[in-house]
Amino acid sequence: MLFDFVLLDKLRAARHIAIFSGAGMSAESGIPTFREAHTGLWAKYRPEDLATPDAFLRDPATVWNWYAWRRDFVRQARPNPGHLAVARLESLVPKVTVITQNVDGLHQRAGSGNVIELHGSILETRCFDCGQPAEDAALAAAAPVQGETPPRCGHCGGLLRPGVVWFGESLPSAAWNRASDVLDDADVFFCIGTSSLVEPAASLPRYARSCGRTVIQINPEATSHDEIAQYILRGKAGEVMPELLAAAWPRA
Ligand code: BJW
Ligand code: ZN
Repeated sequence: MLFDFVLLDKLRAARHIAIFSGAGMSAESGIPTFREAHTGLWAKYRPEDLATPDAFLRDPATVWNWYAWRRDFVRQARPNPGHLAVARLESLVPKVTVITQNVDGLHQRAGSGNVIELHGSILETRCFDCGQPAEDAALAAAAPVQGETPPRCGHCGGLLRPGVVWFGESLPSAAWNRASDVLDDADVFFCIGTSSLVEPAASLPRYARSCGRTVIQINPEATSHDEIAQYILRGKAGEVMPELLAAAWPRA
């Protein structure tokens, strides 16, 4: 891919780069995205049937088992060249912040040291009632075939749930506030692998643009963020990001 010289100059001059990522970032690690027809995680279900507090209370076992299956998937996945390129940016730019909607922890496993998880983590478990994080022993009991599903909280006896943010729930305020601060400070804002359909996260690129940041969109498909991005790099994150770094810092 050929890159605009002005874009390459902006990257080299940046003091703080923000990376806003979605499920497409992890697609090349073999983790299905949410909304792609047939292969998406919700191909067999409607999201509101699984990723809401009401769905969990209606049928906790189905929701728990869906997350247990996905947690195993995530544990076996490896960061791909896109995650690795994002992590490598930290050695090329004074400051990099990753703001991710992903719950898979792959940015951290790739080596990114400054990651804000807007939608929580599938690798964490907490009590639906009292919010206490679950200990390892409770997680060990999480195998769908053993005992009660989902397991219960050791503090109050409530049902355990995945540490993610469901529809209708507020985003963790600390994560949201940190992300807003990053937008006030970063000069370049990458928007990578998200359909931009889920609010309030999808408002971040629009806000970044309204603050005068350079917005770069990386996605094989068009999304509504194409309208606000100054640069649209049509392709896969695991291919475009390493090529972009090689073009901007050829001797690094
Ligand atoms: C590649 C690629 C490759 C593929 N390389 N790219 C304001 C307006 C309208 C609605 C709302 C609003 N405020 C709140 C709402 C309601 C709701 C919402 O947004 N609904 C919409 C569906 C309309 N939002 C909420 O409820 C949020 N809470 C909230 O706002 O609280 C305040 C409140 C409380 C009470 C009442 C009202 C307000 C919470 C949202 C939580 C989202 N949670 C999920 C599930 C997490 C747990 C789990 O993992 O199961 O988060 S939903 C799901 O979508 C997940 C994702 O993080 C999120 C975003 O999806 P993403 O990452 O964009 O994935 P895809 O699959 O959609 O797209 C993949 C993209 O990758 C595609 O574009 C591909 O082309 C691309 N791609 N290969 C690069 N190789
Ligand atoms: Zn509890």
